[in-house]
Amino acid sequence: MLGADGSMKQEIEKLWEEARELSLGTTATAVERLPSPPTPLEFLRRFVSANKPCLISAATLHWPATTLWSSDVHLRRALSSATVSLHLTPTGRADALAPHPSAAQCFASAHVEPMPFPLALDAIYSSDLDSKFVAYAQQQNDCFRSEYAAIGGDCEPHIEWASEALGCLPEAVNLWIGNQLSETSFHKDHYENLYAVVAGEKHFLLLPPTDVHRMYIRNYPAAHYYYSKDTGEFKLELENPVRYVPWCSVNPYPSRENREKEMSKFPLYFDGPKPFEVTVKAGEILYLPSMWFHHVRQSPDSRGRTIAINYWYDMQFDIKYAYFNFLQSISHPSSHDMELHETGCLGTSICSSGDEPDINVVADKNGVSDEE
Ligand SMILES: O=C(O)CCC(=O)C(=O)O
Repeated sequence: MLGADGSMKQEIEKLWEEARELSLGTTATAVERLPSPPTPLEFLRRFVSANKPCLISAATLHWPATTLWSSDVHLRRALSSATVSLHLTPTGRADALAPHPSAAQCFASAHVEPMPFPLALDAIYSSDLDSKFVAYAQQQNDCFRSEYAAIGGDCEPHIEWASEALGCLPEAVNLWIGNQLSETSFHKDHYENLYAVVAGEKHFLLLPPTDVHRMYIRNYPAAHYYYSKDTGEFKLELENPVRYVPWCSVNPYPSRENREKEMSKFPLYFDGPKPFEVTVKAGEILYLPSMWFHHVRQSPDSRGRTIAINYWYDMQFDIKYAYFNFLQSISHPSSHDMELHETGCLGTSICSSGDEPDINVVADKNGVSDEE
């Protein structure tokens, strides 16, 4: 039933519960783990059609990368003349909200520096907060098949059982090399994602698409970091003319000093059901269904690197997608709570405007894309 303000608080919150039960079952506390890759039919029926994540063990043990990438010798040799795009930020949080003097909060994209792979790897190793920059190789526009083509044979070109289930080949294959400071803020993608870790571990927080109101998606002015090699300093510049990017406002790991303030600003997230926590280890693949919100942190291997490769497959724009857009257009009373002067965001909540909050498009994912 509609509340006085036209919102459907109880109904929306009931939906969170139901989606959780459907994704995890009533007794399970974790995302389902499969001991080995599923058949295409099992994958399609139990996971893709149900928009339900799963973690698959022993999924990539046959890849040459499993042994070849355990030290850097092969990577440095094979990629000695490759130019790769390295993303630089002051904190490790790229494509994330950051404070800006004239906008309170903005959507900040990394400084992207093309450089020879061996130097990029050195920069990742030397990244720490003392070095004043954090480097993350995370170009997302199909970089594994372009910038890293020389090591393409070390992994499967596609995940066979997934391609058969989904009826297509991946739209993009991306490589991610970072260290413990690299972090990806909450967002969602319009792709079916098969995320394979080769070295180190990735720590995902996952929330189903039905939890959209808990993310407090708002329009933030787009900005870019510019890094000066001479001074070693970053400048954060707003785009001119201004462009707004719809982005999740919630940082699930606020600093100790900000914790109370963040918890009171985003009660639907902090007081509601916990996100699913999944750690993906070397050799494992996470199936991250389309439109699920995800936040990612990482732990490096003994050498100090986390390496992953992911396969983005086109999703079906079907009735689930239509339902999701409808849900997003409905207002939840608490989703209006944020004060504009605090966020720097454009007046309307994206949830109530019905706009599409996903800015990730393969052609140009790195903060310069237009909203879909
Ligand atoms: O590994 C990461 O840092 C982020 C991964 C991600 O956001 C994705 O695969 O869509």
